[in-house]
Amino acid sequence: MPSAPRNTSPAAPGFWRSPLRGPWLTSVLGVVLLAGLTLLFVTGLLSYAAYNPNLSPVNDKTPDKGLLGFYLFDWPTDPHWLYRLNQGLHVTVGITLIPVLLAKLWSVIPKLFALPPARSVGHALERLSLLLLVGGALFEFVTGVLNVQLEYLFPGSFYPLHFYGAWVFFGALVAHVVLRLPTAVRVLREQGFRARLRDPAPERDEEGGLVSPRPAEPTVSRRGALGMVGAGSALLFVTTAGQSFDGPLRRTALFAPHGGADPGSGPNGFQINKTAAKVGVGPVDMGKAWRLVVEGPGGSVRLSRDDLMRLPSHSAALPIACVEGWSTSDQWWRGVRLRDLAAMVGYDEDTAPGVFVESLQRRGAFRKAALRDNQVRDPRSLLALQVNGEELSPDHGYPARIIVPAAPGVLNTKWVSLLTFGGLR
Ligand SMILES: Nc1nc2c(c(=O)[nH]1)N[C@H]1C(S)=C(S)[C@@H](COP(=O)(O)O)O[C@H]1N2
Ligand SMILES: [Mo]
Repeated sequence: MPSAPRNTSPAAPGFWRSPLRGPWLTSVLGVVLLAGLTLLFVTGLLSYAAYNPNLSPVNDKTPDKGLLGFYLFDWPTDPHWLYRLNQGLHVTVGITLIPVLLAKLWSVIPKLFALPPARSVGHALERLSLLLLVGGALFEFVTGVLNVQLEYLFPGSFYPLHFYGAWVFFGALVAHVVLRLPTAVRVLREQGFRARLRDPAPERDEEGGLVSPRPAEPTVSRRGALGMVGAGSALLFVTTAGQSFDGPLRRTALFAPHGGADPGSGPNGFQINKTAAKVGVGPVDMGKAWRLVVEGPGGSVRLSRDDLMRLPSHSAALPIACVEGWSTSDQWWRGVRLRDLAAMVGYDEDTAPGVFVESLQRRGAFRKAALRDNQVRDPRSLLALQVNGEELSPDHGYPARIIVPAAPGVLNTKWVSLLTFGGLR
């Protein structure tokens, strides 16, 4: 008989001594995660669809997505807060789930170390799926948090990393749920939630191998342990959720990005992602010599800012909502409708095609974006010149910026210099 690993090895069941570990705790945390992670996966896929990744080559950061893009659809422009809600949920719920995820990993740690690595082919497959599950979860949370905290640490590669990672992770999650959910449901039925919560005794050892064979004295009750996880999540929630609002609430968002600069107060006093200075857009670029070029099959038009100011102007109340999860409330934008600009180069406003937008910004990410036809045709989609009754500030994209209902912030290009209607694949 092979000798069992001694208690000093993490592979030995006796090494792990917390009396709290057991199927009940793992099941409670698992059920919470199942709901939360499913929401993250769905809002994540929706967020990706909102980028118009089918409008290659500009927006598409994952040209190899192939079958994984099967679900892509034309992101709507209604309701105008759709992306704000979707992305606020994705990031705020994601950050809130971190303590639950860590607690769940803690609860199953003896199994992660168990030896031999595989007792049978089935067991080997199960452990491989666990590797993808744990690795995938950590990978998605780490890349997500880094992207939010460090302003696109890997601008181009974040999308493929997070997108492909999500599919690997979710595949493993589905396998895990099929294998484990029946047990979790049974455990919770048999032991009850409240009854076990109040009971200080270790659980009965099941075939699962989670319960310590030599449990130590409890240092914290079950209620206390779950309370700590809940308090951790609550703390992260109240210090993140404010990112979806303006004013005093925003200042409670300690873990949300605060943008390139203090936006100050007044009409332009809302969150700034990248300041003009940061991306090298200077006063000369934004000065009198600036021209907007509009191109289409009907020819090419050059417009000064005064020309644009003389065109029929319209306003729309729309938020900026970033992939990082933060958003502003509705701001009053005023400017020229995109469909009116399309009409200047040969399109009927109801049949206007998508547009390729380029900024005068010469370096850095997000200088270019593609908008779909339904976005161009929406009467609220503007080339904005003013916001909240004042000229756009340099940091909000003077002389002109795009604003589109329900679109991710990254499609609202600032310091626009060229609009090419049609010709997008
Ligand atoms: N030219 C240009 N436009 C841009 C960006 C940029 O870096 N350069 N950032 C985009 C992103 S990611 C967001 S969220 C919004 C933020 O707009 P704001 O800074 O006016 O709040 O602008 C978008 N437009
Ligand atoms: Mo953004």
